[in-house]
Amino acid sequence: MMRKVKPYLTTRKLHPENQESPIHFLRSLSTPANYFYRRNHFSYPELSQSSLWIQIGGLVSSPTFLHFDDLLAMPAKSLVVPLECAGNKRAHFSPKVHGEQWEEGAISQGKWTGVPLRYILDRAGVLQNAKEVVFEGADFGKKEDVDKVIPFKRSLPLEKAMHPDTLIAYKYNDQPLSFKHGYPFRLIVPNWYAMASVKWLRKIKVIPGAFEGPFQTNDYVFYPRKKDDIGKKPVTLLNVNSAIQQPLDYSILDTGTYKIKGIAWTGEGNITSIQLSFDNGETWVNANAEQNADSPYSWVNWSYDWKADKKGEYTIQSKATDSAGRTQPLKAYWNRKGYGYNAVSKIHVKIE
Ligand SMILES: Nc1nc2c(c(=O)[nH]1)N[C@H]1C(S)=C(S)[C@@H](COP(=O)(O)O)O[C@H]1N2
Ligand SMILES: [Mo]
Repeated sequence: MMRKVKPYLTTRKLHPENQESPIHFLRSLSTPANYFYRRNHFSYPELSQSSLWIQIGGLVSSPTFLHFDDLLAMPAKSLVVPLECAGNKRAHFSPKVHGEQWEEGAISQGKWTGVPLRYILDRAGVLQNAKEVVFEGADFGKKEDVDKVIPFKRSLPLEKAMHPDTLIAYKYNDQPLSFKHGYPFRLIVPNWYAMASVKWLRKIKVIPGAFEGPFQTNDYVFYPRKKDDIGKKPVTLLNVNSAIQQPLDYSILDTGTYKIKGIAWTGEGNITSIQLSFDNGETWVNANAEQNADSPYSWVNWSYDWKADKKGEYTIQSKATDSAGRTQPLKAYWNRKGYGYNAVSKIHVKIE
């Protein structure tokens, strides 16, 4: 008798909840909500009637409160957008860095539906000297490195906030947004690492300068040096990247033909090629990419039929390139907090 088996999340931490998506076992263009990775800085917020309101204030001509029902009545848009944690693949850095030791699963994607933030900002009337827009979530807690109780709060430059695809989302895969992923509303910022996509959104404030909260100026900053902050720069756009889903790392296989499968994604332009190497990078072949023209932000599923007719140990590498001319490097750009790992992906298999 066939018994149904299902994948599970991989736990990195329970309090607060940080779990990886079973990325190697999901092949669809939209991750089912229960398999979406979970990344939280604090414990989950308490919801109440007031959670259904968003406050819009700061440099706007008509400061206001919007209710969930107001949002539902506004023009909506749906987009397939991946969210990738800036710390995805951190476990692969060498030398190792502190923080959640994410492997490949701090990424998921699906269809988000919501109101373009621009629509709401235009209605509120952004004033002349506006520079950034600050987003505050309902969750809060003590942030150890600043020794203060603070909410999760980050900003976007006005230009990105006004991009027509930056959404206040209230649906995921045609269902109401689940509590763990930000119910009733979260921001969705295509092309940026997911720390920008603030969950449990409750306040939006337009400001005249650079927001300097610790999730902006302390965390989510690339620090290229171990001991000082020289050369730091903020984490924004996704790097070009890929993951090999199947076969699994260190698997033992019989001789035969195998479909090597994976995904590739980028935060600039689109994926133009995925190349694989079976001989430690001496030669590369093109994988078949399944582009989907109507979802410009989506990751690309790719595959390649590999004839493994000779016994031995192999390293399989995947390397994605995007239309901005960026390619996964052989060695990741090391940085003290371990963000943006995107070295060429590697697995090892043994053919017996
Ligand atoms: N309010 C709030 N929003 C947040 C966070 C958070 O801790 N609190 N984490 C951010 C980070 S670092 C990531 S990677 C994504 C994770 O979203 P998910 O838990 O829905 O996968 O949410 C972002 N938005
Ligand atoms: Mo993250």
